[in-house]
This record gives sequence, structure tokens and C-alpha cells, in this order.
Amino acid sequence: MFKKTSKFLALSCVYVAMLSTYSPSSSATDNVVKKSKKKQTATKNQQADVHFTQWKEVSVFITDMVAKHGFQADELNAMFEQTRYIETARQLMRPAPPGKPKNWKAYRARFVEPYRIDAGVAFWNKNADLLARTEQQYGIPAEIIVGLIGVETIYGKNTGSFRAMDVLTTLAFDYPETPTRETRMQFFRSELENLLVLAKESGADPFAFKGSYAGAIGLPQFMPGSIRQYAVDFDGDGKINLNESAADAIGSVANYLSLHGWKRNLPTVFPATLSPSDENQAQLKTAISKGLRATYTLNDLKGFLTTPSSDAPDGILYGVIDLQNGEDADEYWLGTDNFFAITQYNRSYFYAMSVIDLGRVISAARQN
Ligand SMILES: [Ca+2]
Repeated sequence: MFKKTSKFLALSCVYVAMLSTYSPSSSATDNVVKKSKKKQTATKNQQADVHFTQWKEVSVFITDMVAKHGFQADELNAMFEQTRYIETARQLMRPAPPGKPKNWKAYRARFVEPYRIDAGVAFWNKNADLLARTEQQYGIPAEIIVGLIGVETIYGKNTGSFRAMDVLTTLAFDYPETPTRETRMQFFRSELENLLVLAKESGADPFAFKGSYAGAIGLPQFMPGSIRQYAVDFDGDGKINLNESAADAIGSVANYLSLHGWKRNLPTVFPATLSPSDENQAQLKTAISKGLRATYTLNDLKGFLTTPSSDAPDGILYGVIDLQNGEDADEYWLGTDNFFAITQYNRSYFYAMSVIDLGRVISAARQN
């Protein structure tokens, strides 16, 4: 996994979610994907006249894969001969034009809404035993897993129907002209490599992996590299299937969070209040620039940022979360290591807060 500490990325919303496929998930942009589905048909999606096997960089890649992983060159050539160029994937990777100021309330409303809440209650009820077992084994509360899979794909209703092989190849060798083009192509080449190795290791057809325009696969939208590193066969059928097995998706999300710093029995966030003054603004700026990490004790923050919540424990570290609300005042929270574990899934405060809020609301709805 790549790690970025840019404050700009940390304070992200839709725009940044589109850019940040360094995390396993690249799908919090589901509105964008939906839009593209409406506009694009299968035939418009591809350029039939593109033959990847004629591209020099693809030949080099094939040679590398043969040397590194023992693939047969003719087998890979045959695969890339069948691989389609996906113009949509390329278009969706272009940076969005500068828009309105970031707005947490507007972002939240897209995810914490009746359709997703109802689907979440149904998913939780259907998988209640499994979620309880997961909580016991990994220490991740059911509401976090339910919130996360809901934000990602509405419990599998919105996983994307692109062949990962097609979109990863397109983005690995023809990423749009952006300042980060080289890094991004490296990233997608590495994910393409992971997809090929994953398919080989699991005896699967690489074209069978379906997902988002960025190659994120299944209910939890894992990139192929994350599947290899973090996914688990939680239903014990001998295969990892993130597209069809809710159990595998649930177990894999739990395993991912657990290996990214999740701590059992630790809450995620506490509301915070900023005492307004210029000096506090400066301190706040410094605190936010620490990136997606918890580095402050409550005592360090005393004087400029306080939490009215009496159950915020002493003796642990917090990070400062600043949620911009368009023209309205920013909202502040203190995040624990568990909040930042969620940002390892998708590097966005808005994303992590949506996961937490959706899970919380679904949990409350189940009680009624
Ligand atoms: Ca399985």
C-alpha cells in the first residue's frame, strides 16, 4: 500500500476519493460511476481498434511477468489480445474541475439516506451471526463493517461491472495526462500484476474479476493487491469471493481494519469545540497538518480544542478532524486510532465519518 500524508488528500471529498485509489477502495464516488453507467453502453466503452499486444510498454510488462512470476509469454499475449481499452475509466480518472467548497453535510446526505439505511438493516439481519463472530474474532464492531460495505457498494448493489483486467490495463498504460501520471501508472501496473498473480494463484480466469472503473473488486471494493494481502476466505469454501460471498467480504474488511491499527473496544470519534481566536486557528492548522494519524493527548489539545464528551478516555492519542461545511462553519472532531484505521481504507475524513455515521444510524434503526 502506498501512503500519502498530504493534507490536501486528507481533507478530501468526492474529488479526492476519485484520485485516491491507493487505498483498497476507490468507490466512494459511486454517483460518478452511476452517471457513467447511464451514459455508456458496452460498445461505447471500448475501442475495438486498440490492440494492447502491439504496445511496446505492454510487451515489456509481459517480459517482466514471465521473468518474475513464471508466466508463459504466449499465454499472456493471448490474454492481452482479449483485453479491451476502456475509455470511460480513463475519463473518470481526470481531475474534476474546481467546484463548490467542500461540504460534509452534502456528502453525508448521499450516503446516510433511507435506501442505504434499509439495505443496511436487511444486510445486518441476514448476516447477524457472522457479524457477531467477526466482532469476537477481530474486535471490529458490526456497525463499522455494515457502515463501510454500505458506503462502498450498498451491500453489493453497486459493485461496478467493468472487467478489472480491462480497466487496470487501460489505466496502467494510458493514464490521462495529469501531474501524477507516472506514479499512477506505476500503481495500476502493480495492481495489474497483482490481478494476474491472484488469478494464477487461485486458478481463476483473470477476466472473471469484476469491479469499478478503477479496478476495485466486489462488495468491499478491494484492489487486487489488497485481495492478495488482506482478503480472507471467511465462509471456508476454499475460495475468496468478494463478489458473491458476504462472509468473505465481511471477514476481509475486518481483517483489513485489524491489520491497519484497529483497537478492540476503542471508540472512533468524539465531538470537539474550538475556542475561537487567531492563535487557536494557527494551532488548529498545525494539528490538521499532522495528517491521518492520532498524535495528541487530551492535555496537548487543552486550551484550544476541547471535547464536551466526558467519556473521551485519557491516556490515548487523538487526531484533529476538520469537516468543512460549504459556506457554514467547520465541524470538529477528535479521532482515535480507530478513526484513522478507517482512513487507511479510503484516505478521506468525509469517507470515514460517513462509514461511522451510516453504521450508527443503521444500528439505531435495527433497534426499532
Ligand atoms: Ca469463501
